[in-house]
Amino acid sequence: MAKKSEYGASNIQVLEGLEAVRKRPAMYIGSTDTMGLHHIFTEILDNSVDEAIAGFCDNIWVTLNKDGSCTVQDNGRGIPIEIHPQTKVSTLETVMTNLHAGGKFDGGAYKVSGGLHGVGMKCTNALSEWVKTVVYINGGEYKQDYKKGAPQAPVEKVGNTRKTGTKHTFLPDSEIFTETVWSFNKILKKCRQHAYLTAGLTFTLTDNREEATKIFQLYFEDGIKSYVQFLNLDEKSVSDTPFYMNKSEDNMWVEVAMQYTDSMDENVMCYTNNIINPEGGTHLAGFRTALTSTLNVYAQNNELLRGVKGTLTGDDVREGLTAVVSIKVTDPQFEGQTKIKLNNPEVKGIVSKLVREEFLTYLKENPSIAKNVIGKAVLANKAKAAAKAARDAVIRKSALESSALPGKLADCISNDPAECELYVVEGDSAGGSAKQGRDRHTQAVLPLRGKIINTHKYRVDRVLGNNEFNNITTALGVGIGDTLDISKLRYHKVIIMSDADVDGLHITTLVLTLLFRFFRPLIEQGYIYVAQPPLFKVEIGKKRYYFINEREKDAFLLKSKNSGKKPVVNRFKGLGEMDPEQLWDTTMSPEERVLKQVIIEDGQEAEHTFEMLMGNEVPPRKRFIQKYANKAILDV
Ligand code: 28F
Repeated sequence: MAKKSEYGASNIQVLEGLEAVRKRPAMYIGSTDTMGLHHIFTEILDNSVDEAIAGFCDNIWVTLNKDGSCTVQDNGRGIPIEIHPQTKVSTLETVMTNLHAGGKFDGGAYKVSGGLHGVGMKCTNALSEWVKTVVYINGGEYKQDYKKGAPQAPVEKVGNTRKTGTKHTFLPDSEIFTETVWSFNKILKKCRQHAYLTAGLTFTLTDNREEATKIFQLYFEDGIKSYVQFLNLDEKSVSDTPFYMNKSEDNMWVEVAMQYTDSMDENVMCYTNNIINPEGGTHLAGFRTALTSTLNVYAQNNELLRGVKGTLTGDDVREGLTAVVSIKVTDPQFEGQTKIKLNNPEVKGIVSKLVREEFLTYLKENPSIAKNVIGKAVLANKAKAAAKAARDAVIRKSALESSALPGKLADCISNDPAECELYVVEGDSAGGSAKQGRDRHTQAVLPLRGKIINTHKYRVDRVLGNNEFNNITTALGVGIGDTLDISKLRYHKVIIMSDADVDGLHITTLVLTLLFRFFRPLIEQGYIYVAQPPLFKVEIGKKRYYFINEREKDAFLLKSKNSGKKPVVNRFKGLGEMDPEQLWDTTMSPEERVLKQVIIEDGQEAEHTFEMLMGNEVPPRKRFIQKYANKAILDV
């Protein structure tokens, strides 16, 4: 706690507020790892973006400094610095230190804004070792410094200027954060998202931490229209430009961009005042209602629904849809602190009305695109009916076989899923060794014969017909898709074990695609692993050593150079070369083996990667392989 004598300590309530943030930072910023670190950055950034949304700023500069601090500057109006008559403290100091200072919702100049307001800046201030703020306003340059949130002196005029705007430089407090190194990529991604969402706003990112300075500029004149094109980069779109609308009503802005592709996934991103709402909300509900009803009205009026029982459903019309729904409202009501879902009831009706009007006009003006989009939806409707029939058949069939487990599955003895493991092994020879080498009490083995179907590319009915797919599905025991019930999972470790060569990696990717598409919760809850069989065996005399990659093998050889005996090194071509006890010793024994747990850090990114690697479009895959080929070889 600052001593009474120091400036600013006069307002004990202020310091207690900042102290509260430093005591329980996770309550304000979610965590104190790299996510929390970048949260204090986005809180500052959001305030500059709010100034842009309000129409007073068109440039934001982000600089990463050698000393580990970050500078964010905008050319907005500048935070007011006049002294408040009651508090005898400048507005700047109030918004920087007083947790309870009003946000910008007093309906004044600040009508629409997205951040936590006020609270955001205060958290960043309280959780930074120091903050240096400069405000350019009324022809003057004013500064104020803070340490762990406490102002060090009153606001001071340090020069004259014709500029206007606000600049904060802050150093995250290493007493608070477990991670204090900025991720340029995370910052770039956040700025890119804002740049797409705020057409005409320019971001300049500079990284001064290395010898060679990195500078990026982001600017999208077409805003979310460009965003949809960016999201569809690796897909085949049914129209060359997205549908775009930007309308306002009752103090609310509704901006929508959307474009269909030939993929089967739906990717609709929703934002309120530039803040992403991962769980959608009333704006998404309004958008979906308008989309389904407009397409059905147009389809009925143009007799495009032949063969469809009833009307097209929401799922039918959203297959292959990429869309960004960005609304701006003055008083957003969210569910939860992290703004995951928008709750304002009035939003649904307004969004639905505006989208219906604009989208119907678009369909009438683009009959060929309309026909194409509705054709896709009709196909989806029919395929869903076929898939349902096929799924019922599979479930009926397996029910008839009294949910018989696949013949090739060598099950384990234990019935306690928590200790049971399922090894999904490539090829019968490795499968045989695994069956012999395993611990029968807890380890089951399911050999895969040949390549399984690429489930990313085909519709559900085609996938359901694939034998390997059904074997894995039955062995897991949790059902698939929307009937998935994790509580029925028979193994709490599902370990994919394949050769470390290109074929093996392809099998691993196919199995991961299947799990990502139909059993995603298994990945999200950490049940999925990839075995790391050894690549090298080194024999020195009678002793055998195994290594999973070149680096470890070389390090060992270096260390054991003066052992006197000549080491014999050989590289495993595949699992089949190992006899059962070698396979047990190196890859299956819980004491010795190395397993990689599969996690999804960023769902969007994963979706994109599977699409690029497993989707129909070849060029994106080619670009990826050319870019990473040599890395892949080195790594293996
Ligand atoms: C680098 C981070 O924080 N920029 C900001 C403004 C502008 C105004 C403002 C901010 C508190 C209660 C008003 C100026 N003139 N960049 C930033 N730019 N905050 S934060 O006002 C906050 C006051 O109401 C501003 C007229 N109105 C608002």
